[in-house]
Amino acid sequence: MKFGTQAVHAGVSPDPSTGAIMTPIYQTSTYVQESPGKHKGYEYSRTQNPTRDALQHSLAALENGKHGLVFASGLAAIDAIIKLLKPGDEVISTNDLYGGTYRIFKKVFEGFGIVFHFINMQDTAEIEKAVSEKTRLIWIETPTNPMMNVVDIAAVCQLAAKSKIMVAVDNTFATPYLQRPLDMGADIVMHSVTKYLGGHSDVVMGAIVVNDNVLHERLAFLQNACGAVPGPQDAFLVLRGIKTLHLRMDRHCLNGKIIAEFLRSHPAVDKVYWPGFSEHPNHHIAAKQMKDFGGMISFTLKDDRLEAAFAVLEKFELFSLAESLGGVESLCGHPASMTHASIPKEEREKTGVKDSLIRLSVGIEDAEDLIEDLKKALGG
Ligand code: P1T
Repeated sequence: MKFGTQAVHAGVSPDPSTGAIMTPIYQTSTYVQESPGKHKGYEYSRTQNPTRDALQHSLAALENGKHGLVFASGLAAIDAIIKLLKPGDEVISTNDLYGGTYRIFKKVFEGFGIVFHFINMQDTAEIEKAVSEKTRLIWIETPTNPMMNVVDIAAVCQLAAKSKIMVAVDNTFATPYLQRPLDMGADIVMHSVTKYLGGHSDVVMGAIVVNDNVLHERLAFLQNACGAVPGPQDAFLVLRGIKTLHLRMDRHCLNGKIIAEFLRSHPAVDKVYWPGFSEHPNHHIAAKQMKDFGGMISFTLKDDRLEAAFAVLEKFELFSLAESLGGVESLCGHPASMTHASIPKEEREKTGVKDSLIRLSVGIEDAEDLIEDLKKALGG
């Protein structure tokens, strides 16, 4: 089945009791049992819920995986993955990644004895150097948030397989429409569903998709045992969002390209970070592993003072200044003071997250209107 058909149909079938075409919101915490242990497959909604089940099946199909699990947020999904590890285990991670991921690694799990190495994963030699006999997991985010670096998923998976190290990919920026990490050899794919999968900035949710049955069993155990599950109303909203994922992503990519090119030619702009440019250092990898280049763009100003970035951000009218990304509406953000403020300044600046860096989540509006807004904000 092709992607668009999967997006509309995968995981959902008419409700067996009424024939409802849309999966109902099973707003219930518990289910009646005929006799202890004799029930219809559902006992308690932390453990299973039919609306959540439909979403989990849909997400698994979209990632071409066997099992899907959803969580109360992207960070709750990351939390479950790191809980697969034990004190003393080591993780190698991209050094440019969402600030909240860095924060849970450093400020939560380091306290439990897990060791994290943050490296430049665009250079496979760096990964080889960081691997030890204690390495259990390689954490990839690609494209990275906010610098739009691209990591070669297949190359990292090949290297990891030699030492039987698990690979997890945060696929939030690309979505399964643009990139399917399990097909490239990854063991785990993770999402902040809050973003493109939900697509309408009305839900906070996370997801994990895997192929391996044992890994799924352990993660499902953690989902139930730790309890960070989303409610059925949110599962319904994401099921609805997913039905247009392919259409939305095509428009995000098209608008992204138009805006990246506009920014590149604007006199007030210094650098534009977008993997679709042939001069992007990892463009060839992006072209190999992604169907298109997405609608996330970061750029710096020639005037590299914090105040200059703030002045631009305050002038936007259509682009709303807000955390998050991946909704139908365009957003702008200031990583250094917003999404990546939890990363120490000197660490952040090593990867290029300067005070003048602005991040855009380009929505699905008419590109001409977005360009007009950019002209007003940047001048000229
Ligand atoms: O916000 P939450 O659903 O918990 O997801 C966390 C997360 C994980 N991975 C990536 C790549 C992310 O971008 C995020 C959340 N990011 C933002 C809120 C942001 O504005 O970048």
